[in-house]
Amino acid sequence: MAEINKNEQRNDTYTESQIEVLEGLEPVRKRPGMYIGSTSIKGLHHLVYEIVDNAIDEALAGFCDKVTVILHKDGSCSVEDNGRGIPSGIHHSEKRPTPEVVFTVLHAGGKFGGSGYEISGGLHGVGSSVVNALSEWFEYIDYNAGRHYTQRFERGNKASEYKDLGPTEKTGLYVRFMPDAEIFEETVFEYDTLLTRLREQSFLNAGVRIVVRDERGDEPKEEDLYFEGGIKSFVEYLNGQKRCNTLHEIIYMKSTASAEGATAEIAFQYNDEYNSVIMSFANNIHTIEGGTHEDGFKQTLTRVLNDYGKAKKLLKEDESFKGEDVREGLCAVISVKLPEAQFEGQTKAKLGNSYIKKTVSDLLKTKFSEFLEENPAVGKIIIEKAMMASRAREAARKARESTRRKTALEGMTLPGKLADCHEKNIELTEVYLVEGDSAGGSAKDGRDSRFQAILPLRGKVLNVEKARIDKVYANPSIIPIIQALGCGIGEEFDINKLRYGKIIIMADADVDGSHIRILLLTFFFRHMRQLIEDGHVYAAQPPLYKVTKGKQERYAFSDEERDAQMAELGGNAKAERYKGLGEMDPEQLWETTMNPEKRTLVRLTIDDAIKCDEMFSLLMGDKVEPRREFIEENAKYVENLDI
Ligand code: TSJ
Repeated sequence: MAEINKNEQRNDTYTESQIEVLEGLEPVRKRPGMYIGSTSIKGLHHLVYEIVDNAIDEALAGFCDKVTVILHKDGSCSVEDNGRGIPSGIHHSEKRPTPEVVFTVLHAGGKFGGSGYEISGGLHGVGSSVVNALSEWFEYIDYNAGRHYTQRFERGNKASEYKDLGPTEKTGLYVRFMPDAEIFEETVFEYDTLLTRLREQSFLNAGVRIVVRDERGDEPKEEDLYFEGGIKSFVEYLNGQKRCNTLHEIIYMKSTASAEGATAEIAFQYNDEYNSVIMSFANNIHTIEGGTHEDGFKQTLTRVLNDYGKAKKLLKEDESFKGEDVREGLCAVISVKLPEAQFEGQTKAKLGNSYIKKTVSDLLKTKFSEFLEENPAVGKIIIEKAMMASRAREAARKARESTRRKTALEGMTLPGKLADCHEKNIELTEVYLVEGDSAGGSAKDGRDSRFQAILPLRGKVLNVEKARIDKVYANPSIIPIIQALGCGIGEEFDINKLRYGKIIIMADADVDGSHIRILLLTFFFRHMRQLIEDGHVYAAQPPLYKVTKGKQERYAFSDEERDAQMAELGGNAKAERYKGLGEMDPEQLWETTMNPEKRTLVRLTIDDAIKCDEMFSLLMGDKVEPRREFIEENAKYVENLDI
């Protein structure tokens, strides 16, 4: 109400300066989501990307070769490049200094401070004025043509006049901003998230050096990102991260500009693993949902290898590879640059321009066929790898058929350990996937058996990444889950057969618990994706502490909550940390974690799943130890997944 009144008042009593604000950055602060997607941590990071993109444009234009990103102790972020700086003269139409225009006028992008590529449909290249609008404060120093200038803004409004600081030899632009806590749900930048994305940018823009420094902790962290090899280096990095064996040299190709003015670049290499990592980009934007460029690549890869296999008699006439066969163990990066990229899909991360499919297909068909002719030894290795995959797929199909026959004979078989519920309407039912037998026991005793089913998980759930699909079907910890859910897996998945509306992962709030959550989420993502898409998958939130004083008992879900409750109960209150779900008795488990009236459930999203999936694809090695270390290092983040 207050907001509406204020606006009405403003309409009655306009002043010059208010008009300016209204036409300026006010819309950005009113609807930040329209400009940066969301006000979550994702939107927060978007601010940094927006600024960095501008510096990278300067590098692509050939005027700068270094971009420095610093996360400062006070919570602000600065980005500096060594380009030309922004021209310091008076803007011809605005009659104000150009830098001031760049940072205060919406959509001033394009020429200065905006992205070089026109991008429609996405949230990309919204302009640095958006960052200014969403910052508690924002400052720049413009080193241009022999002099340097500075200015400060607060929440998008001018807080100081444009000031000439005198002569300098230096050129470039320095920008520093403090994200506004009035706007963002979260204002603490995640170094690792920024680092991953900036590393990606340095691969995609070969020859640009990006230095990232985190000065917030006791020990500053710094990374110098510089890769001459571009996306070839990217593939080398991705396969290097996996600590796997590569099967041949990286294959790289690049097209000349198409009639539409588009170019495509592809780098790929097979390794001795079973999964595939295909990362695609359009105008340096990660197209997580794929699109026409990725489709073109996948289709043509299958076609070229089938043609080659047949021509060289490595493949029988009646045999052929499916796409998944030729993608086993594949690591590929596809990067296309095109005017007027169209982004579609749920997260606007899917390339839509249909002609690009042919651009990529033609490139791959020509260059990869040529490569295979010139490198028959590599051709043989790749064909053999795909052959193995194809046989495994066939074996899996047989295994599935025999499971189906069994179920047909024995009727609906449910796993022995499942404690089912009475209700059949899946709008009401839920199944808890519970880590460990003792917690499983408590959950069985504590539940409301009318609508809650319990499935205790046996031991460690298989690391799906390391296993071929045939192993997944046969795995003793996965089979009961498939059976209990009833909706099948992979191609046979049928959401209409799902037996529970909510699938709730209940694991300890420790590293092993995180591991199980990641494994299960990755499994669902890979084999029953629609469960996540339709919002059926949840994580339970067991308490971390029990606070007691005499007969009073309270539960705390965070350190802060524990401290608050200790203070509330006063003197000699105790807090005990729960080491695991198994320590809670059935009543406690019901009260804290399972009672729909009191519990907190966190719905796991495709975004969460993609993160898990990427962690697996990119970072899990064969060895257990590094994997454990990785999860331990990232435990904080992994716990965040559940919050
Ligand atoms: F995002 C931003 F605007 F804040 C920003 C822009 C942040 C950073 C770190 C760098 C930049 C930026 C912009 N670096 N370099 C430029 N260059 C230009 O905008 C520029 C300079 C000169 C000319 C010219 O034609 O003389 C043209 C352009 C686009």
